[in-house]
Amino acid sequence: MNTLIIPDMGNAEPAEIIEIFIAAGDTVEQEQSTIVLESEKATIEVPATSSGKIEKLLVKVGDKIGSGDAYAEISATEESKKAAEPKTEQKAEEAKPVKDDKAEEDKTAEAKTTAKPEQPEQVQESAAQTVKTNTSIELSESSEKVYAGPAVRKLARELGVSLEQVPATGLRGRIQKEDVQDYVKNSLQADNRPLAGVMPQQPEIDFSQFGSVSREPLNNIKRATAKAMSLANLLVPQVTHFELVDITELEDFRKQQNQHYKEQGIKFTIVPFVMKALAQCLLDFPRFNSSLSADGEELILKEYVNIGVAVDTPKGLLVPVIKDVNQKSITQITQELQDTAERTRQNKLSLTEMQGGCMSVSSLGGIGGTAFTPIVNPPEVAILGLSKASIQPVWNGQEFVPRLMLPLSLSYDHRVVDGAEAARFSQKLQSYLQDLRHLLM
Ligand code: CAO
Repeated sequence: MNTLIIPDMGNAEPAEIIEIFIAAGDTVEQEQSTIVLESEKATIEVPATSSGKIEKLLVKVGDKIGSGDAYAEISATEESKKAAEPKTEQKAEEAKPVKDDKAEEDKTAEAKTTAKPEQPEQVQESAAQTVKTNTSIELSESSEKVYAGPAVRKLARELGVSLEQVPATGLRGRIQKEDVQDYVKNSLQADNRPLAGVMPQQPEIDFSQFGSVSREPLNNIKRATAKAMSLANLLVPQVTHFELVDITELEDFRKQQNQHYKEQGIKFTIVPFVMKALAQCLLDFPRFNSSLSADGEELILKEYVNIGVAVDTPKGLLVPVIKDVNQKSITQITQELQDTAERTRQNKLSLTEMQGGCMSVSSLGGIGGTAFTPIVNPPEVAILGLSKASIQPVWNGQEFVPRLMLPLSLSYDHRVVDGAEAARFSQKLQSYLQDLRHLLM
């Protein structure tokens, strides 16, 4: 049994494993990417130094590992034994770290095709060379270099795609094969989708020149949110409409109901009332319950009413979807929201429970604030933000009276919804919340 080991990385300190492409039972080819290491300076994709079947993984994501450390046990297969038989005499020359430079890569490719395959015992000696010739290394000082493996670079070259233009979806901004394919697909449809596939890159800045800093890796949820929000801001021309709603009576009713349902353990908050009223508004204003088709040529109008609710969790923001809100009572919505929010925070949500939303609600009312501008999450065309309700003096025609006012922030996709329509939507929502009896009409 042989082991795959980390080749000599020079003086580099142990680096963190951020991605593992192989698992026990997999058959790997020599030079196939196996794991990705990330140190402060560079991200290194480590290729298999020999072919064979992975018997056991010796590491996991998050482990730190350095030059010479074994990370998998590998056994030879019939194919790998045949492939390991010497074919040419010439050994590959020592190569420099790969940059996103065609000439340099061509040279590397040439070296690979003439290289004599190593026997497993020799793997350790030749591994440094293999890493240098076949990995992509991105130093943090550079914004021009891209992070992609050799197969992806080859595909990009074949398709004539400049990798700098390709938005990455892999871990830590790594460009994957699918990204290149998507980029080409999007570019072909570029007439109708001018922004597709074009995500400007933020320049890399060395903040340590201004003072000491530390680094905190973003978890998957935060990275996905960051990407989705950036895309949403790029794609959707958004406007936010603000409204103050008098919920004094709703609040009295809510408190009464809380007394009434206390023994059943049901506790009403403002959010389920808003969701119920919002569901009715989505039926009243079908354009708010639509999505723009990908080519921007038509609206897809939905006949179901599913509402996403942003839930603040220790790992980041998640948006579970409550289905068919229009068909549910406020009590049912309350129970479902409590249960879903709880499971969201415990990371127990299934993917399907986060899909199929028509419009979202983001409530910061339990925390504070007078207004904010929530970001529409395409393909949805609107999102409703709730801020903290507070007692305010309201003129009733004769005098100022204290009323409980709830601030609403309705952000909408201006490609689909006009300002006047948003104002009408907001007014309607206001009328439902100010007097719940309107919901019965
Ligand atoms: N005004 C005043 N008080 C409010 C309020 C509002 N708009 N909304 C909620 N409250 C009160 C509730 O009534 C409750 O008070 P009591 O315990 O005294 O009854 C308290 O605030 C806490 O409510 P809650 O947050 O537990 O429950 P909720 O139903 O209002 O909200 C949920 C549920 C899941 C939306 C919420 O817990 C949450 O995660 N909010 C954060 C969403 C978020 O991060 N959005 C930002 C997205 S953009 O980055």
